[in-house]
Amino acid sequence: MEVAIVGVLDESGVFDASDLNGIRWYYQMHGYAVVRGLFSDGHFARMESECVAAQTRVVAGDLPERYGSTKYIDDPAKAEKFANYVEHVTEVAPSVHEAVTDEKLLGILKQLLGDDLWFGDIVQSGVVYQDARPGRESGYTRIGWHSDWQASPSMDIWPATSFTLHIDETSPCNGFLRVVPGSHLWATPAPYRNVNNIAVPDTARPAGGRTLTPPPFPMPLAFEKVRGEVAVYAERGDVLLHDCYLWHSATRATDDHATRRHLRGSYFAGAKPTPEHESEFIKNAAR
Ligand SMILES: O=C(O)CCC(=O)C(=O)O
Ligand SMILES: [Fe+2]
Repeated sequence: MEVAIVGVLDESGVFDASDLNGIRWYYQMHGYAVVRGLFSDGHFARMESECVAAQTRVVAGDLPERYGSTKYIDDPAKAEKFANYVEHVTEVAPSVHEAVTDEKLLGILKQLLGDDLWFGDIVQSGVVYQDARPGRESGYTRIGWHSDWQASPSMDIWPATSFTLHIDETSPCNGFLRVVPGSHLWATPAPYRNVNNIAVPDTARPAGGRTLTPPPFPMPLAFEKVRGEVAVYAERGDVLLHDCYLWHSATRATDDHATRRHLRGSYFAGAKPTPEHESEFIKNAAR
């Protein structure tokens, strides 16, 4: 008897963009899924050149401060010579705006978050172009264990799904994401103890997760090995979807000349913040 497996590729957790059921099943069970074939090579080439141009303009001081920040980087002095980030990049790169508002992407996200989702361009830094190269000029190369919810645990904007559009493929050579499959199901505490000793406000919810079940062990503060963790390797053009409660961290490249560049933003399904509501950001992960 012939068994047809529709749309499932040979790598675990990687799905063709048309395989809505596969994506939903895997994401709900594990907290993430990699979508392949959503955007053309031509579209990725346009995004790359528009983002590199924006990055050059940030370093040259050609763009308002809104687009370049030192919020996430380990040594703000390095931001004078190199830009690891371009924030709100949809405003200066039309091809990125097109991709993140694409109907097919939205169709997938609605399966995960419901129909009432909204684009997170008004919280945190909107869609961010991130260049995590390891060279000496770079102020961002890696990030320790965290869930994205932990950065804004007082806000009612959750749940959310983040998308990562991979401009460079990822590997041990240029760095990659580590995740703990299924950890989005745990009610992970707000980072009352964090490696940067940042105070967490009293208004923070005590824990955030897709269920009320506490984690089986505490989230490590930095880069420790976690039981059950896996590497997520992406190809150029892949779109990673990950849940706001998923435990994840990113490793540094082992090749000093490699680049790891991607675009990241989120869609939310909780309450929209009012314009006067300051966006909360707690730097809770080791860099
Ligand atoms: O470098 C990466 O790919 C991970 C970044 C990340 O998790 C974050 O900025 O929240
Ligand atoms: Fe993150």
